[in-house]
Amino acid sequence: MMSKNKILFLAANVLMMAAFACRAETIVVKGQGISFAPSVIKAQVGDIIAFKEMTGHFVDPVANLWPEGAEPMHSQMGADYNYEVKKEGLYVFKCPPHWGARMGAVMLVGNPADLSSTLDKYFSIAETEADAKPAKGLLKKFKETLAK
Ligand SMILES: [Cu+2]
Repeated sequence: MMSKNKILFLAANVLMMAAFACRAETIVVKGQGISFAPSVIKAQVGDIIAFKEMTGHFVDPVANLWPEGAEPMHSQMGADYNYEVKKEGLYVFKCPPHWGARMGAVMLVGNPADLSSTLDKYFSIAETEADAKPAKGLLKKFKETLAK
């Protein structure tokens, strides 16, 4: 029979492994010229998106290209910013002063079951809504990345 200490030791190991598996990652996104690098992001719930080198830039969600009920991201001009991801889904964010030049990014969080219909919906919004228009190229790039 196993000793009580051995059982406690094993239990502690299992807990540690579980904590490691759930550990959130920090994903760094940098302002580079008038783009975000990377501009296609894959994240999991609990991850932190850390914006750095943001001189001349800030972030905002693109209206209607954001999961329902997900907290909006918003940073101050030029400042580093951390956004904690709390919800699965497909996110598109922009740098408002450079959105005309398509400074934005597409972020997939988790593995949403409705990804393909969401992507179709976002493409049609990018066709019809003026503020979403610059997202078209980013969504195309995202779709190509998925296919790989
Ligand atoms: Cu910018």
